[in-house]
Amino acid sequence: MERQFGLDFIRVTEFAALAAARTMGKGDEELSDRVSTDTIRAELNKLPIRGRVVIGEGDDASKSRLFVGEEVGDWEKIRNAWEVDIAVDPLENNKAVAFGGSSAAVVLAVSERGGILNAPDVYMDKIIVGPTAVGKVDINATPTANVQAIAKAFGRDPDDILIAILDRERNQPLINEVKTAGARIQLIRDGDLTLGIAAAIRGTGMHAVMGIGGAPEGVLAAAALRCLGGEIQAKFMALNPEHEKRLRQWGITDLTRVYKTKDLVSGEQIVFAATAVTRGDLLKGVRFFSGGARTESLFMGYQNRKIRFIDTVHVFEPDVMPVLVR
Ligand code: VTB
Repeated sequence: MERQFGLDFIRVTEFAALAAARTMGKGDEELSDRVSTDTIRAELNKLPIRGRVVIGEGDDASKSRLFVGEEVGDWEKIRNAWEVDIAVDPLENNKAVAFGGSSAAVVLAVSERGGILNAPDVYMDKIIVGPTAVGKVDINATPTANVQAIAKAFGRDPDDILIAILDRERNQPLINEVKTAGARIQLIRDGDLTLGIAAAIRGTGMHAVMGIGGAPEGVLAAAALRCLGGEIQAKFMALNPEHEKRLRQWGITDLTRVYKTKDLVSGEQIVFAATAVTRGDLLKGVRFFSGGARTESLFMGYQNRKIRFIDTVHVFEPDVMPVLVR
């Protein structure tokens, strides 16, 4: 499946990123989100798949598109359409698009049916590391122990490693302890998913992501980490009674359970695609020029062990040829 349709998915995230990038700086998060969501949906509906959204834009069919449970794809006309589960974050870090910040991306993961956990839109306590520190961290250990374990795995002192943490009140105790443990911290306003991916790629300067962030972002990170050989450990968290209700509806009652990478994404045929909308550590954002635009994406297949960085020049007006600079 990866070989047959894999590359089609990159069109989906590229087109959505191009559309969302046009809304940059307009100060309207909902607009940015909607433009991306509508584009993803339209592009997915052209593919020879019978896709079921398992992570999407909430679970209220009346309010949103790409809601959990929605079916997408062009399967009705096609025999033997590929049956897949889809996890999508139409615009990770939509605030960065609306207000001209960095690290916004369109993120999509696909697997065979049942390969991606259908998680409610609540929070998760997470720890994410790349291949260098796989098997060395434990979400139930103290942040100090984890900082020391990560530093040791890299053969460094704690102050030579960098950990990303969402800058939220709820993460303050963690921030204090990581600081005391001696690691450097990148406090992020948003976007623990893209930084989780960066933590699994050497050369980005990021070594781990820790703290409480969105559960859907945790599942999508797991899909990327399966492809990159990294690791996530996560525990569902309810921050208010509404979250408790959702978790109960999903049948999740044991909030002490640690979900590991494969518990979140168990599939064997995983395709992961992310296209940057605004500039980030890993990928350049969308750049427009007269008659075209250029995008950068990360595109991975678990089964065929391919990790591709795709730099695409989109020529909208064939007569205008772009000046190519690397
Ligand atoms: C989290 C995080 C995301 O938004 O969901 C965050 O995982 C929302 O957190 O990466 P708050 O509700 O505390 O604002 C992101 O940062 C961006 O979508």
